[in-house]
Amino acid sequence: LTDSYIERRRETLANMCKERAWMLQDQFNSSMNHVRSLTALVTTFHLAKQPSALDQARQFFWTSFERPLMSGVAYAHKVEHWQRRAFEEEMGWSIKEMRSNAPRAQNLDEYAPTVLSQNTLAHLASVDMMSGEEDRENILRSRASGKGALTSPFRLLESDHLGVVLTFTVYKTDLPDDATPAQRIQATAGYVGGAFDFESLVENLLRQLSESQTIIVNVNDVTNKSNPLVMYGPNIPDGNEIEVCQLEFGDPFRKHEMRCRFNKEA
Ligand code: WA2
Repeated sequence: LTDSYIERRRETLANMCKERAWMLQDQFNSSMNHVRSLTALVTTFHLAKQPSALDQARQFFWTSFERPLMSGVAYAHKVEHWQRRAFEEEMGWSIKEMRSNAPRAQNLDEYAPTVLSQNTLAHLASVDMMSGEEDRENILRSRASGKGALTSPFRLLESDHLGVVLTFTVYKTDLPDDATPAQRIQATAGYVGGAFDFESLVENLLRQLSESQTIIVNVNDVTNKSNPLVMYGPNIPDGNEIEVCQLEFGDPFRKHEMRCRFNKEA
């Protein structure tokens, strides 16, 4: 093998990997902006103190817009323990635990039951999102910072696929940019989330490209460098003839990358 052959091969791999990383990044960005816009919409209804704020937002959530990469969006409302009885009475249902669907334990400070959801996430209705470890962590991180929070990859409910959840917090009052975490928690109204079904949605995205069988692609959560978590594709270990592209999913707390190599069978 001549040097120029090896050099050309490396360049081809780099270009194919960059193209895929760019496409995924672009679709992720537009989905993230969509979740951000829904958060702004719910915030506006809250700030306007309209009596039927939730009813007005309901149609925006329920309708299945084309939302690239996302399997659905939902809004969970912050309910403190002292509000629980009145809240459940008003809604006509009781707050449920995530995996068991049993009534949520009574001895908790607060809950985050889903009150609005896209039809694809109808199974989240009345589920306390704080009863799921990944969702709970996301809620706490997003509301203290006022920024988007992303989970590490995990199996989404009612799905066989690996995915991540992106959460933005809705506040009841206008907050200054330098508001403290305590002020933010105090002003929290609820949480808008988008579910990214990574395994199936990235597969669809890559299949649209020509020569998709030529290379093997994976996406990793590399927040912990020594323990990369697969979000999509097979694990590709370090080695020669690997191309790595950085991805930016809007949460500085997490790091992601795409890895590509040639498919030896193709
Ligand atoms: N959305 C979809 N599937 C899930 C999931 C989720 N969370 N959690 C587990 N499987 C309403 O952060 C607020 C969405 C959570 C938002």
